[in-house]
Amino acid sequence: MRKFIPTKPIEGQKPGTSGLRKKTRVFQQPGYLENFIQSVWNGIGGVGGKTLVIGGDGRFFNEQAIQTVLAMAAASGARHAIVGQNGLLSTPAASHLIRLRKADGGIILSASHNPGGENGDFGVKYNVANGGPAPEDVTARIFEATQTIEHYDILRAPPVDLSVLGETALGAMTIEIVDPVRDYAALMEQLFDFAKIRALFQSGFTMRFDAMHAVTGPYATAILEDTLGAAPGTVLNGVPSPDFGGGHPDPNPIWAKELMELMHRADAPDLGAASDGDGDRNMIVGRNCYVTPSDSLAVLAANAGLIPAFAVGLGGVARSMPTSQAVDRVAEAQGLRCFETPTGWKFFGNLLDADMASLCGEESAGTGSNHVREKDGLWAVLAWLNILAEKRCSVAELMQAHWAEYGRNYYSRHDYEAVDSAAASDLIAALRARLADLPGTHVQGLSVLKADEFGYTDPIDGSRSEGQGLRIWLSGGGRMVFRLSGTGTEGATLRVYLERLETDPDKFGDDPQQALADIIAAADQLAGIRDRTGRSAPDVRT
Ligand code: VG1
Ligand code: CO
Repeated sequence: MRKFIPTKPIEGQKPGTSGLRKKTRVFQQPGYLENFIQSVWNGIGGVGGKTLVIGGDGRFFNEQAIQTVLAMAAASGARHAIVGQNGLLSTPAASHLIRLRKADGGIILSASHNPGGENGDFGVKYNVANGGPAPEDVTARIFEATQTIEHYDILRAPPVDLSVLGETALGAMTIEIVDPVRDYAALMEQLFDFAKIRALFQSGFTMRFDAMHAVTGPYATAILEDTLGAAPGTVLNGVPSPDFGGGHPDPNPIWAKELMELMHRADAPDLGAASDGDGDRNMIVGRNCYVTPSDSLAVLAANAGLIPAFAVGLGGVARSMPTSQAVDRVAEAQGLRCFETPTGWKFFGNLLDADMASLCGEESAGTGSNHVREKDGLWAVLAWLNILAEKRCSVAELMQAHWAEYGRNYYSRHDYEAVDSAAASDLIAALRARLADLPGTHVQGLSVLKADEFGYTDPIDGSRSEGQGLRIWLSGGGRMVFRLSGTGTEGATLRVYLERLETDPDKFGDDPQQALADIIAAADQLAGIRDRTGRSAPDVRT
């Protein structure tokens, strides 16, 4: 039975860098999810007659939320829903399904790398027909709709059994429960040389992939162990759990500590990798050799010719602004177009659609290509495997050779989490006010060459995005960037991105925190981080 439920706008339902993210308990409030979903429908001109892909990363509240989304899609006249079995779909797999099945869009239930569970975070992303995250004009319309909503429609019906593959129905809407892995795995097989990777594993190459109790477990097990012949036990923490085993499913050296320790032991495997809650991030680590996401992007660009999907060459590359300029150096050497976009995968969508960029990356462990319209954790791992299968060298050797050719962009991001929101925005406002006066001044023995606030004009549709981060360039190849996170759920998170180019081969072996020490000190002095936040050190250094 279709129900028309009167409601009122709820404050703060503004999609951030990647969808709407809030504490799970906030989403569990009566009407909270319903208001937002109805606002998505209203913001996109309704779902009548449309086909939607629906899935999530399996975190606490996933299944219940999917039941609500289905009941609301059916009540608003959607024609067909394609749902991952048991409500699971990684973000890249959902992106692929939208494209493969020519769906009108999709709803992904995930707060990505944020912890899950009753006391953790929950989130909703809406993706459009190209498979990518809704661009800013769409999220702006959705936000507007949250501010004027007066009612939502929902079908009151028993829950759909999401565990049984095949067709079912809800009201007049057909529902198709699909294997979340199958189509995605088939796509990977088209992109990479699986025979070569299989031969690599047969030669004794060893690997550990940490799924961090999140959605990539079933994908990694099927692809790495069952298809490519990696030894059983290659996939760690491979069963998705509603609270990610109590962990923080963010694949970086801090949160993937167990894997990092393993990779620095004498008996470490040849390759370590990890992915996040919803499967779009990746970490690559060799024996005693952590690869920063920015370097990973540069290495993939430099070696793209070894990957079958890129045999025709790259249309260009793109990186988010705070990502290190390592990939720019490769692009320059190879005569490739290189784009710099604001943080968030949605800004790569038009470039990928227009084939102006075919390889994209973000410093936050996001790497991907034109095979889908999201970053893709397992794809990046397979890309590395494909390259190592061709090169037959260690990760450390590959990095040394890369730096010898292009130089090393030392890089680190310092995060100050759950900072008082007013203090964080004051810090940014104060620095913004001084930007014009900084060039020509000196700080920590370095001189400021240039300073600005990043804004972006999309080269395809001409849309403009302002206020995307403060950038300061220093003598000696240094750069620092300041911005506030758009994915946090507690106070503000200040992100400080630090980078310096080193071209002296004798200096490629330094610890990044040491190599960046003067830039780190300069950032604190320029922005007054300690004074304004009251913090003596960042919470996370990646
Ligand atoms: C962060 C990252 C950004 C990434 C976004 C979504 O955003 O910095 O690079 O695209 O998360 O990633 P912010 O605004 O907190 O800096 V995911 O894997 O959480 O969907
Ligand atoms: Co993610």
